[in-house]
Amino acid sequence: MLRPQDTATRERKNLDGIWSFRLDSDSAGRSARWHDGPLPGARDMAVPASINDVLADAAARDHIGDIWYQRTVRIPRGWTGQRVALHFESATHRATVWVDDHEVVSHEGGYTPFEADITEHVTAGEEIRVTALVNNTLSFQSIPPGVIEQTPGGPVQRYWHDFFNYAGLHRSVWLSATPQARIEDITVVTDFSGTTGSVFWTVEAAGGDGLDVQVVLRDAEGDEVATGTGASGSLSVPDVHLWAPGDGYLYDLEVRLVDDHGEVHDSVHQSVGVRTVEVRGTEFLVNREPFYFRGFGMHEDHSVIGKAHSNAHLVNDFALLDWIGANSFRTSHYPYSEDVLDYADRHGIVVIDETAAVGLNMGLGGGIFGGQGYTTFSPDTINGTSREVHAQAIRELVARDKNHPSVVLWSIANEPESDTEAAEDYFRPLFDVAREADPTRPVGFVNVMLAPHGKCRVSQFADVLMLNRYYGWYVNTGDLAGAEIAWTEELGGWASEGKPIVITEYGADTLAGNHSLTPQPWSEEYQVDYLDMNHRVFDSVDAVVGEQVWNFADFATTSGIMRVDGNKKGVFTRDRRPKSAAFALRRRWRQEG
Ligand code: BDP
Repeated sequence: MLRPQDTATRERKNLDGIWSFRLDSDSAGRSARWHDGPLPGARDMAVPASINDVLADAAARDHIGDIWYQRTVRIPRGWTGQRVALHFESATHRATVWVDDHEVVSHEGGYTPFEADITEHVTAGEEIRVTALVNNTLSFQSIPPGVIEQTPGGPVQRYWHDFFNYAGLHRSVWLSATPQARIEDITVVTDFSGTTGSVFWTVEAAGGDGLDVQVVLRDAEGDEVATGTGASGSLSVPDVHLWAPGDGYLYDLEVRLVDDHGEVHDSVHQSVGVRTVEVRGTEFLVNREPFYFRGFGMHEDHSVIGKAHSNAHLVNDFALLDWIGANSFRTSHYPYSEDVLDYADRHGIVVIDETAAVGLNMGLGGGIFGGQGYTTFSPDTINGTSREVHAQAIRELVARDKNHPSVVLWSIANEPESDTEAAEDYFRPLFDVAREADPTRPVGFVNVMLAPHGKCRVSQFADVLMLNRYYGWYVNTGDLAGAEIAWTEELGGWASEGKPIVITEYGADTLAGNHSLTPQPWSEEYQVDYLDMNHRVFDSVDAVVGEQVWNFADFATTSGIMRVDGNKKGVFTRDRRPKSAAFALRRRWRQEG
């Protein structure tokens, strides 16, 4: 599936704005067929937005269950004869969609796109009613998992991940028109030798019998550099300008479906960054040169809009990444908006791309986030069905993001239980799923402190070791000297594995404005000292090829005794003001003064 685009043969119409909206905890709307007419009892909701913080309403903040959205839209009058699709960039965590009273699509998973061909239900120039039934419940068979517990006060949604379960239509909704004979998918893989680049393409088309595929590669100035024909093939790029960290140079690949008379039936554009990624021994190579990740685990998280995409925040966050000298981030803990990845491509920022498989660890979250007393992997909890949902999440992530040069490494899960035989059995086939979906990029998962070196049974499958460690915070709290010794020892063990290591999380909760003469946890000074200690440890181990601080900014979490107004491990506050650590990191990462 291609993202909707405006091209010589395609058009799209954005459906963002104010939609009718209604909460439906009892799932009354389905049997009452609310989609058959104007949504009864509707209020307003912005799209894109998480529903939770927009309204001054605890029922919305804490809602569990069905969420109805509706709007009408006129099909542009020039769209006669076109294939018309309705495209959702995301609906968290699942949705069913109707056009008038026709059910057109359902989708599971809150962070990847889906669309429905609605051609048969529309007439150019006429209005349709679009109704989306979004559902935000988490279960043992959803990614991420959760469980609804019945309490005397009513149902409570528990989950084992440390960020607020924001839900809704977080990203844009589109109508798109494509020709009936159309390009359905493009896969691009790149390589280079000396100064010559290679672009391998594969195109899937539909309804295009008798049509030829033509490809044209243009450089950033728009000058043609190579052309080819066929459903797959390779292009040679003389004097190639590589895509590289810090240099987001992009070519444009135009793919056309053309008939014998040279008439173009469909035309789409795919940006291409020519670069290579590979793991060699303990090195992570981009363009055959060692790369060191500097940056953060981030979140899509802002006040009011929650997890919604916002271009102003996107540009601002990347400006801060640039200011601080970061060259990378991880999409912790779910696939981010495609706009984020496009922007990373264009700005030469390297991305570790993660699925929403977070919290598959009931031992870890149990104590912190509530919901104790579950076994992670069992027929009644995370089971074969969950694994199939997880596999599909991996496939959809790769399908969506495979052509982004910024994406250099897949993370198929964050901090799952990984020290048991059940975990080994669960994950072995998922690594195969990822490698089958994308044979060109390394695959890993993020290891939790509870499964240290020697105990983890899943790291054997990973190309890169990604470690989250909190020595000096959750253990050795306030004791940085002891933390340094323990951390150095454990890291030495991992280094003996002969694989590159990225420290994907290290961080300390810090209340902005809380200062201390002596290094006290929660103070800005402690965060700086904590990071310094970690950096001494990393700098002493050759196999460490990256450091990503947890977190870029403070973020919202579920409420509980471990969190005061959210997680405060940000180097920036939630509204992006720097803590002292921001200046310290800037000095290290930009090597200035
Ligand atoms: C790790 C998780 C991350 C949490 C972080 C923390 O990967 O999502 O927010 O720790 O506790 O366990 O701050």
